[in-house]
Amino acid sequence: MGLRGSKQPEAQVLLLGLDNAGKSTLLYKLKRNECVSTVPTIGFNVEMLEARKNRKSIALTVWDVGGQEKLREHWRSFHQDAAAVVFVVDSSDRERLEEARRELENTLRSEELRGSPLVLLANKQDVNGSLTATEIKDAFNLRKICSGRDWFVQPCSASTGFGVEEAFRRVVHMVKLPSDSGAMKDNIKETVHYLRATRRH
Ligand SMILES: Nc1nc2c(ncn2[C@@H]2O[C@H](COP(=O)(O)OP(=O)(O)OP(=O)(O)O)[C@@H](O)[C@H]2O)c(=O)[nH]1
Ligand SMILES: [Mg+2]
Repeated sequence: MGLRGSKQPEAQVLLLGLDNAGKSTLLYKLKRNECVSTVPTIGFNVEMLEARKNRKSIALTVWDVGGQEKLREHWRSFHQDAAAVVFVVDSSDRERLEEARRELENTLRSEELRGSPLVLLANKQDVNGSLTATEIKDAFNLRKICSGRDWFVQPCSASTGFGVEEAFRRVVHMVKLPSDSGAMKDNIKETVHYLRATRRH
């Protein structure tokens, strides 16, 4: 059952990234088209966003989870139903780039996120001297760590709104709905692989 009792297809999107990356700023920019002043998230924020995919109206539930180090152990509780992961990076924070890379790599190792598409947001592009999306893609070795899943890197600024619409459109395009025939086919393929593999033993 969809939003407000309709049969609108729904999907869960998981917004992750280090503290101060700009996740909550992005969420409220998307929801209200406003640049709200945020405080560090302790726990999570959740918002429902509507979009159109394949000429149908869909609802995305976006989970924005606090990124402080002591909160990251809770990220995995959100993995289970995620139909897409959006990982936000502060492109102006060169010193924490490696920490961000490590957390992304850990996240992508999760069995529950196997095959989930990833949109990496190179946020804070409005800050002078920020790393470009390409520099982050290369530093993260994304091609390698994302093998077996769809991925995309989008430069943006959650504060000014630059690239935010494009990022959202990309998520909508990549997210797998339970009703997608593609997703169904993938599920069927995976089940067949699994059955074949288990029969051999
Ligand atoms: N210059 C600039 N500042 C930004 C941008 N996005 C977010 N910020 C600022 O970065 C700080 C942290 O933003 P948040 O959205 O609270 O970060 P968060 O990722 O939700 O952090 P946690 O909740 O601690 O995980 C705030 O001061 C924002 O105003 C951006 O695109 N450009
Ligand atoms: Mg936050």
